[in-house]
Amino acid sequence: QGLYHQFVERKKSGKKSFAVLIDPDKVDNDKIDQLLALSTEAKVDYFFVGGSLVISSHLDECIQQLKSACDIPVLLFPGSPSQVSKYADALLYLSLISGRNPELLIGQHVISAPFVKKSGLEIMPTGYMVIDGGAPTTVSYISNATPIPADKNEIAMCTAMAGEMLGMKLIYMDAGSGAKRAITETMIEKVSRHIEIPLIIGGGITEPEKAYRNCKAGADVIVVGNAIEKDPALIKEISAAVHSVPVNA
Ligand code: 1GP
Repeated sequence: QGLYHQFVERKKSGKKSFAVLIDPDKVDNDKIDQLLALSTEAKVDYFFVGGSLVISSHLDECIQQLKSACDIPVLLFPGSPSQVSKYADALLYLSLISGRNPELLIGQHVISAPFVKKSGLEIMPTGYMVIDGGAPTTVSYISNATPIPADKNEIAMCTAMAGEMLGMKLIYMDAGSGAKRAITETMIEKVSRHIEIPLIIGGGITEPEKAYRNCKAGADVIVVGNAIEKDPALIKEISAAVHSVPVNA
């Protein structure tokens, strides 16, 4: 039984998950050790590893270091097709369905398909939706695609529905790393009510209370990167908040 099965089971039972995002370019070995210790203690559910500008040589090492020291599953969250490592447990196979850049919808997938298949990784087809986070983020710039405006809940809803009907197994809504404004609960609620597949939410989340409210609004997985890099103690607080959401929420 793969990791995706676990995502679905957790959603069915109403259990919320917390994922710590690690950008291999921003962490050295000591920092990884620190994040590892804090994440294990806080019962973090997943590590997401990747970033828009990752230089892949350090990617393997970073994942090996994580895998050697704990049982927390590592999912690749690639910013480019070169960010594939056989040491991870699964790959979020992202298609940027909020944008109209054919390269990120299908082009890069075609080029990297044999390589991805050969990796032996569990592949999770993910409808990736970038939502305007109040200021240009790296992802909005690099993707060369317009994010969904933060208040266009219907567009987000229809995009997620289309993604699900096209066969995506996950929807990941992202305001972009370090976003000024995180995705609103109204949008999360609207989207989550119209899809059956698990919903991942990230970008600009800096407080446990916001993580909690996002889960109540229908998020299944909360991803935090930036805020944790600045204050690793937040791992414990956000994990506790996410895991304290009543299972029938
Ligand atoms: C970015 O969703 C992730 O792609 C996490 O964002 O770094 O702002 O937490 P932050």
